[in-house]
Amino acid sequence: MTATLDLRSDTVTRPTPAMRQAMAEALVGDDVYLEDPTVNRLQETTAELFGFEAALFVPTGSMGNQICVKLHTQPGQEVLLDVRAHIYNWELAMPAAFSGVLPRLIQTANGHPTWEQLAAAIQPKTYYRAQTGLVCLENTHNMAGGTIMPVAQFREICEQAHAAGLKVHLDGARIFNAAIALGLPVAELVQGVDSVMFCLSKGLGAPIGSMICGSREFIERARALRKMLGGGMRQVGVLAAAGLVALAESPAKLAVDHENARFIACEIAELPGVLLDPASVVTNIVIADVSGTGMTATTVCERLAYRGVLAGAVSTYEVRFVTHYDVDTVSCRTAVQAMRRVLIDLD
Ligand code: TLP
Repeated sequence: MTATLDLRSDTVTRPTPAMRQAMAEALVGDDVYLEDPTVNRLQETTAELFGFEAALFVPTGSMGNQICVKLHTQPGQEVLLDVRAHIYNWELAMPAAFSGVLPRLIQTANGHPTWEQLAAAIQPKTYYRAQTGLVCLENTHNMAGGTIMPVAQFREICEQAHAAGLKVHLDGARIFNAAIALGLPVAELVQGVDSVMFCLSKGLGAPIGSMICGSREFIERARALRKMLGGGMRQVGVLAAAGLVALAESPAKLAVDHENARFIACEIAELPGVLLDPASVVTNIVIADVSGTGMTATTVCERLAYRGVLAGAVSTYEVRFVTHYDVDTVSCRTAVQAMRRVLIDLD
């Protein structure tokens, strides 16, 4: 059977008709000369929405994260990260390759370190130890299953880290999922952090692009680094136009994705050999541990694909399902049915 139902990621979303129309009609100019009016509007809108002085459009979330890591650190420093952080696991060792920093990993239950855990990982201030330079947080936390960092925990980390002379960067690729689930404006979820990256191209559905926010001075330096990386784009207003539609129209749709994820989680948690607490699923990501089934995640995904459902093997025994607006509630039922057949009917 041909795979038709794609739950591998919310990156697979395609631009909506409104986005395509905005792209076709976008006013453009050369953004390297800062002359693209649509990019400028997207950056101003974003900065205002997030409560920062300035924002910058970048091609990908990875580039945005790595620009921020580089700007906040010196080579030879350490960066504190949760062990499952995207910046550490999925960005091709760029903290080491690009910034010359060493990730110091923290084991957490749900992807979100407490200040106590971070404080214990800060290196003593002595010349013969590498110095800690930066804390990186992730909200929602992708590989912990879309978990949300409590606002009070986040604020405490920002305050204490600053008091300890550390910068804090937030990988907020899916910060709108957290905001919708909590019923809070994104500005409240990022208040106090030094920089934030979020993606237009995941649940918000834009075809390409992420944003970084920071102080005016930080964003000026970020613009230069983006150019060094080959990310100085020209008439990129055609993409920014889709981003503006994404910001205006997509957050309101995310609650449905969350309901669909909860539905998938509740159903597959009942299947034999699956380890998953449905109560932990609060946004659009479901990660099922299939070690009890006697199959690897890759085998489960291959068998699901045979039944027309694509899911992701994100570790040896973890299968990830990500809901998004291109997959409706009926399709989620089909996905659950396919999982049941893979694990029970074995046909
Ligand atoms: N995540 C992708 C894969 O890379 C795993 C996905 O399918 O979820 N931060 C977080 C938390 C992310 O989940 C991602 C992408 C990024 C950064 C990077 O964004 P891009 O793909 O635009 O570089």
